[in-house]
Amino acid sequence: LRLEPDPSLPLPLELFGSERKNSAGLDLTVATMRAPLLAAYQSTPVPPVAEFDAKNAAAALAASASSYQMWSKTPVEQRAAALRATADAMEAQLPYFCALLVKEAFKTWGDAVSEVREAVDFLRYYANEAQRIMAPVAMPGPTGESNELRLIARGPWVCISPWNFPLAIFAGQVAAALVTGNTVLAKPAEQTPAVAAEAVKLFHAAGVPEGALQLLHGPGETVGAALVAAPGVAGVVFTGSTQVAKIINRALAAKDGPIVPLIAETGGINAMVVDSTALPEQVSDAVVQSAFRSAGQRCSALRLLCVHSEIADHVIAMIQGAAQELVAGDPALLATDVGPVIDAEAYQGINGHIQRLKSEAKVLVAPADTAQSASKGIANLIAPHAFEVGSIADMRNEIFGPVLHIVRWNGDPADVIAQINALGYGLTIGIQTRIDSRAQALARAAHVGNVYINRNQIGAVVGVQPFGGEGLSGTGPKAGGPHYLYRFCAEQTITVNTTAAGGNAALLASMH
Ligand code: UN1
Repeated sequence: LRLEPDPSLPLPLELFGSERKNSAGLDLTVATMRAPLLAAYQSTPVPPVAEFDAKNAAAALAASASSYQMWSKTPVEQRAAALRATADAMEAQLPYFCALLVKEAFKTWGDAVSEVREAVDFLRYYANEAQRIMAPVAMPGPTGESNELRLIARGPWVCISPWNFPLAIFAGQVAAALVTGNTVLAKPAEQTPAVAAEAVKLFHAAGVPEGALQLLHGPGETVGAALVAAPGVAGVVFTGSTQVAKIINRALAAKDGPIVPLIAETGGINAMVVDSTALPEQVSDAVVQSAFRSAGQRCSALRLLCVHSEIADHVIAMIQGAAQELVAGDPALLATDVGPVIDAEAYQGINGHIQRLKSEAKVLVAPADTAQSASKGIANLIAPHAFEVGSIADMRNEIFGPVLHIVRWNGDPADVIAQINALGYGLTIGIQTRIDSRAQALARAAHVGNVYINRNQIGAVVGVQPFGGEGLSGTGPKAGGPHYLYRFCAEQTITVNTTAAGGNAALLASMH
């Protein structure tokens, strides 16, 4: 089964499309490739990855700076070709990378397939984008001079990527830095180095020199901190928590030497605003996808449902019914919808929050309501939960797990948006209404990076839905969008006096 995009649409046709579902939301690749996926799972150990000694950070930076001399002068076409070759190799090994994601990051098969596709999409998209934007642009100017604007690489970048998309975000950051002519010191999340290390092998096999892409595995507090602090860092790209983004920002600001750019994509307290005209079936489906898919471990995930009191009982009943259908359990089983959270520390944090809400809020969905037949013996498993809480302002911290908070509202929906804005995050928002003008007005009023109207609010597609937030949610530019690569480059304007007095060689030659 292959769904071909409509060629009349302005989509880059070679993009894989990270979310390819049938109308029931089932991933078609999982259904059609179950034999090779399960065979890969049987035969795939998680390869060990050696830890990097933080004491060697300055040496790693020096090697990166030296490799930069050559890599930055490699034509962009050749750098883009290396990304495309990496993408082709990854696509050819889709079952292997899926199996690693299931084993190392506890992804469900559906999430694993989506993630490999997203990684492939990032590679191909940034290859095309680099070739589009890196050609010098002639600027208009007066007679007697020429003006040209060009983008140039900056130097060694530190790429710090998260465990929740250990392949896609890792590959996206690395690809963006490399294709623009920078070199990379990549620090994958401590929990998920193996899938990153396997991706690095593909980059190297595709022609990226070893010095231009180094994988440095270890804790953020030691390895990450040492890399950020090392002399000669030209830029840092980070996806993770708001708190760590601020630590990196402070460390960069405290360094001697140049001002270092930081691209940060962080968390969110993402809301959905549902008015009284919304379609309950559509709302319930969007809520369950957005809040519970990937065990809620997406920065885009829905945390706070704000539903109009006229339809609240009906919508909540539908969500309870839909949540009962979810199977929380072993991610290796094809039927599992919700796998475990990443580690014991995450489990304790989320579970502590759940225990607090059990006494402070109204319990709407709890494990007894959820199919957990497959859950025996699975560590760190948290079934979907939903609670009715007092007010939007009660939402203080991002809870990175399958926990949905619900509030009822009345009156002006613009006030609801204002209260959501006041939380200070700004990543995704869902709006559900059948009044188009209201949807547009609320979308404009929301201080967020990604607005989703009458659908779920996760799964931004590379090249289609540029992704990233504002405020406590990050600095931009948006990943998978047309402005992302610019931030990895410095701009240079070259102005030449083309008159005889300016010594223009061609002009002088023509005068002899
Ligand atoms: C993240 O979870 O860190 O739109 C960002 C989405 C994903 C989010 C990735 N692209 O759901």
